[in-house]
Amino acid sequence: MNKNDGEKVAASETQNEGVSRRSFLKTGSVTALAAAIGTQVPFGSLLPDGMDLVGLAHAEETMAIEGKIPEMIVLNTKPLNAEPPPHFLDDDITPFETMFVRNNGITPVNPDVANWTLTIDGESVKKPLILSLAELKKRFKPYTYQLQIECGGNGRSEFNPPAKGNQWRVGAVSCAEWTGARLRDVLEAAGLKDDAVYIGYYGTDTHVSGDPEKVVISRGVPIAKALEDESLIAWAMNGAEIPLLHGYPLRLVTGGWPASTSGKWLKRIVVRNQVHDGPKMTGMSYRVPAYPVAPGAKVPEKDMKIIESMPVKSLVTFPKSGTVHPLAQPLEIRGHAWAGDLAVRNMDVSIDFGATWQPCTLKPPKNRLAWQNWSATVSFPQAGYYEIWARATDEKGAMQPMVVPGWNPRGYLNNACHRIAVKVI
Ligand SMILES: Nc1nc2c(c(=O)[nH]1)N[C@H]1C(S)=C(S)[C@@H](COP(=O)(O)O)O[C@H]1N2
Ligand SMILES: [Mo]
Repeated sequence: MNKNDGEKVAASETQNEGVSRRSFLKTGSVTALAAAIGTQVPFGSLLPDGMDLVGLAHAEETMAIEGKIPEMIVLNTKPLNAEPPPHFLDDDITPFETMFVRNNGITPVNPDVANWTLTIDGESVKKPLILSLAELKKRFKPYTYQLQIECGGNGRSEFNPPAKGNQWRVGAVSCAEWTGARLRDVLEAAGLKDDAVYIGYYGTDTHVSGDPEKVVISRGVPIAKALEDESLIAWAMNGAEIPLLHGYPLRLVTGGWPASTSGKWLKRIVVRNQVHDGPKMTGMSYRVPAYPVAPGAKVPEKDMKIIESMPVKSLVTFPKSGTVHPLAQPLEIRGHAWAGDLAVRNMDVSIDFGATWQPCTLKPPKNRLAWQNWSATVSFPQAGYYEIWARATDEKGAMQPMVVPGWNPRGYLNNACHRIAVKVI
C-alpha cells in the first residue's frame, strides 16, 4: 500500500507555541529553533551533523476510537491503524485505552463465541484437534504473562527515503497481561510429527477488498518459538475478555517477535513441515534484507529474510515531549525498555545530544518477554532547549543506535533512540 493510500482522517494540523514539528524537520537548524522558541540550545554545538531537532510541538491526526483515548494518532481507517503518543504508554501494564491497533483487514463484527472453535491441523499434526472455547479453557492449564508485542513497522515514519506502509511513530508497542493456554500444551494434545518446523495462524478478519475468500494475513513462528513457555493461546487480556479490536475471543501471543506473529480472532493453527507460506509470510512482508543495503536500494525477494526476535528498544513515557521544566529542580524521567527474546541489561540517558550518558535505574521484567521499567533523574546546567535521549542495551551488548538504523524496503526494525524535548526555564 502506498504511503498516501487509505482514507485519511480529520487532518488537524494544530500548532502549539507557533512552531510545528515539520518546520523543524525542514530547517533542522539549531539557530532557527532557538529563534522560534525564544531560547538557547545549550548543547547545540554537540548536535550531530545532519540530525534534526525534535522540537517542542507535535501535530498529529487524531480520531475517536470507541473506548480509546482521544489522542490516538490514526494512520489509516481502512484498515484501522492507530497508535498512542508515547507519554500515554506510561502504565506498567498497557490498558486497552492506550493500546495501538494494527489491522491488516476489517475487524470481525459480533464473533459467534457460542459456536467458536479452534482447529489445530496441518500436515505435521498427528491428530487434528477441534476445541470449543469451553473445552480449551477446561482442558488446559491457564498461564498469565505480561508480554511485549511491537509492530515490525514501528518507527517506519523515520526512514528516508520513506518506506511504504503505515507511518508509525514510536507508539506501536504494548505490554499487556495475557492469560490463556500454552500453545505448547495444545500442540502436544494434537501431537507433533517429527517433521514439524513451523506453525501458522488463521483469524476471522476479512479482506479490505470485500472478497470473503481472501485471507487477510496468516503468519506464524518456528516450532521452537511456538513451544516456549510464554507462547499463549490467550482468551483474556488484563484480567478481562480480550477487547474485540485486539482479537476477541481468542488470540495467539508470541512476545518479543513482530506483533504480526500474534494472530487475532484465532480460529485455526496449522503445523507445517516447511516455513509457513500464508499471506504476509512471503515476498517482502515482514522481512528485511539479509545484508546491509543503501537507502532506496531495490532488493531481490530472494535476499529478504524473515524478521524473528525484535531488536533492543526503549521509550521515554514521562515526561511528555515539549514539557517546560524549572531549572532549579531536577527532572524525573521514566519509561520502558525491551529487547525481543532477550532481557535489557542497561539503560542510559543523555541530555547533550549523545556526548555523555548517565545510567538509569532499570528494573527486572515481571516475567521473561515483559518490558522493563527504567527511571532517572536529570539536572540541567542552564535554561534552554534540551533533548533527552534514551538508550537501552540488551544482555548481549547490542545497543540502540542514535540515528535510524539500516534502511530496508518496507521500513521495519527502526530501533533508534527515543528522543523527547524539554524547555528549561
Ligand atoms: N487476524 C489478524 N491478526 C493480526 C493482525 C491482523 O491484521 N489480523 N495484525 C497483526 C499485526 S501486523 C500486529 S502489529 C498486531 C497488532 O495487534 P493489536 O492491534 O492488538 O495491537 O496484530 C497482528 N495480528
Ligand atoms: Mo504489525
